[in-house]
Amino acid sequence: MAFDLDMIKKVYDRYSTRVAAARKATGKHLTLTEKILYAHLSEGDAKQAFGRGVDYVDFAPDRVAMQDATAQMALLQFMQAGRPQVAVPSTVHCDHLIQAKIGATEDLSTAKDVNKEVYDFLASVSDKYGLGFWKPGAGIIHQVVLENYAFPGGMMIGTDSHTPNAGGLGMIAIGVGGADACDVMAGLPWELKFPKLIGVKLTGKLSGWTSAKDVILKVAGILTVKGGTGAIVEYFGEGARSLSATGKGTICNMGAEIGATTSIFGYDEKAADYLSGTKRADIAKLADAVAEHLTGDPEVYANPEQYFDQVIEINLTELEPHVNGPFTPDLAWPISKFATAVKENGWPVKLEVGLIGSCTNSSYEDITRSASIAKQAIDKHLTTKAEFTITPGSELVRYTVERDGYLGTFESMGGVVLANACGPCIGQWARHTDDPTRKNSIITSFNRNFAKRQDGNPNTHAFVASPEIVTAFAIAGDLTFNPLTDTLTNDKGEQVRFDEPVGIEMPIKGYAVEDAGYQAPAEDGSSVEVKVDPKSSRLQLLDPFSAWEGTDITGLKLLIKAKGKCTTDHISMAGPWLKFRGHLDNISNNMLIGAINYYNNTADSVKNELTGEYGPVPATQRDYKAHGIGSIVVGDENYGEGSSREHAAMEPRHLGVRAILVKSFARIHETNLKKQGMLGITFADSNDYDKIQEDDTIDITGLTTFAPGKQLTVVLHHKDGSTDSFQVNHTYNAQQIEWFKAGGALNIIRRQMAS
Ligand code: MIC
Ligand code: SF4
Repeated sequence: MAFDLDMIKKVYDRYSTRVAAARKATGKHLTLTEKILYAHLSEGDAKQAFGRGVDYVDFAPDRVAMQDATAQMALLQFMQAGRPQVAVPSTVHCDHLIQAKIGATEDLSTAKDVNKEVYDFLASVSDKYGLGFWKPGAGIIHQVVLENYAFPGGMMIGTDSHTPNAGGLGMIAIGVGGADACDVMAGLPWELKFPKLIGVKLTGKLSGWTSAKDVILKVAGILTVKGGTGAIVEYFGEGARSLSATGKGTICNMGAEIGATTSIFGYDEKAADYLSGTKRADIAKLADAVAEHLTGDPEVYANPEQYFDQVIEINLTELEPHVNGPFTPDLAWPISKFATAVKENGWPVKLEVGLIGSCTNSSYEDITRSASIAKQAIDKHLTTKAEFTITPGSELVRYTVERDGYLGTFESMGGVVLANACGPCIGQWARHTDDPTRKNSIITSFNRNFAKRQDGNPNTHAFVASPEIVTAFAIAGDLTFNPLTDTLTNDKGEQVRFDEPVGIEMPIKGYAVEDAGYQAPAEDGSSVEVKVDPKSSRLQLLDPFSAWEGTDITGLKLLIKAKGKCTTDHISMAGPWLKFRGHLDNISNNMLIGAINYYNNTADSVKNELTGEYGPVPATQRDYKAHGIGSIVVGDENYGEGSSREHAAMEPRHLGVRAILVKSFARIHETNLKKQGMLGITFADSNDYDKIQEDDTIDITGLTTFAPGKQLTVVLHHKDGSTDSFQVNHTYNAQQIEWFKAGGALNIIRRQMAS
């Protein structure tokens, strides 16, 4: 598992020359984000791309990380690329496929059994191609990366939208689809549209009940789920320096919820402490030597308005704890206003479950702060009213907090410790409920709370808060309780109040672990065999997608006009479907089943234009495919928000959808569509969304002269014989147009590797 010190040295060696060149070329002081980006421009681009006016830029990331649910597809693609070994250090983490049901030990052993085929596949591919493999039980990708691989001033990509977690240690870490990971592992440059920069100045200092989580809950409220699109968020100021590295990780992690490309903090004492605490003092030493490059220039932070596209200031001293939700992570409520909001909106007051942990919030500090509340419940004779679960982020943290007695405290207050895995956060939760039709409330310290995400139940109102607030709420079992001001009645009938939580940033006795769960790859993997059973329901080798036919695309049926929020959870649901992530045809049976049909306000019920009948989306599309008829999906704003899962792009591609036409896209999803050779276009005038009728036959023209920046035309043939036509925009650059023409980026890589 050894981190690659030589690699880090090489990265740091580039800094002084690149930063000096960028200063000279732009004549400006630099933000931290620019320094890291410039230091990672791929050689070809390094000469011309300094400055922010540039569009798509090629980068050379230092690392790749993949979690099991996305790694399967990423590695199936990589296997087609024809390389003997990965070109950059890469790891696979088994965290998403473990279902939470009874408790850590039983659930982990069930998962090893149920997912054996997939784990064996991932382990053998890792062994063969030189990837580090983190076994089931080792922990959640982002926590394991923070503990082992993140380093200040580095750049990595990961096949998960919460990859930005590593920004807590000053790394530019970006969530991507598997096809992007495949490129980087194949040694190709990685392309990103040069981001806008949002600066967040933190003043003051946290105290009492307020924690790092509240910073991002507040930012989400300010920027909304779309506000960070195309931007990197850089945090700075005395308040930033006062936050622990893991607290910073929480903020960067949840930056995914505002659509940000990533978020980042500069290298500081807290980062150095965390590196030393996790046995990487030698990295801290290297970082100290280039420290001036691992933070923004002082002039930038003194006059941020001159250097960032947008600046937000938050005073940590005045910041209140927040609770966000339900159904969207940007509905932000300061705790003092939350009880009224619950009552006014008629949200279920009774809290049924509190869940802490996940990749967002399971640091030693989080656990100790929550345990300080749990301990008070015991000492003050309070009986916990709601169910309460704890998902540790890694075996390192789990082992350490168990050693230090904190897991025992949670168990004494009625908590259940789940496996070190995603579990309930991604719907891998066999929740016990007496009546799923009842409106009910849960609260988590996770990051997402879209409808049905945690337990598949549309009646569940999920809220997000810090782990200590979640713990207090779970004890109270009541969403109108304010732990800062209200009292609870204890078992003796007395009124008691919580004291403020107290935590410890890092274990006084140091982190400890018996078996962290890492497996190194073979030195020479050429003789390792990777087996995929052709009859498997869980794994399927990929067939290349077919190339563009060279003409305009005409005669398309409208598969669905999706109304309102359509996240990747609506397009390709997780939970029970995670088991098919390595089998494109099987997982395609969940395509868009969560999206709401504009014409009947119902999920998974669309009109089949061939029969006139309403039926499930996947079956309808399979019927069009069987008849050789293409279709189009129409959507609203921020289509594809949320996850990095490229299945949301591959499923429509596989089933014969030809284009996705929406008001706007979320970044990762838009790229995923392009990578798979799909046409992703946006309304030039979003009112044209209203022109689309259920029975339309649709043409897309202009494709024979498809060029960057040039609009395409959509023609609607309505059932009554009339037509409408309007312009649509796209963001394809020359390279991406080639992907479209070839039928997907992988077809091009395969061609290049073969020649
Ligand atoms: C998520 O939090 O939604 C996931 C599950 O981690 C996804 C990845 C996936 O769908 O496999 C993500 O955030 O990218
Ligand atoms: Fe896992 Fe949830 Fe984190 Fe996604 S957000 S990586 S599902 S813990």
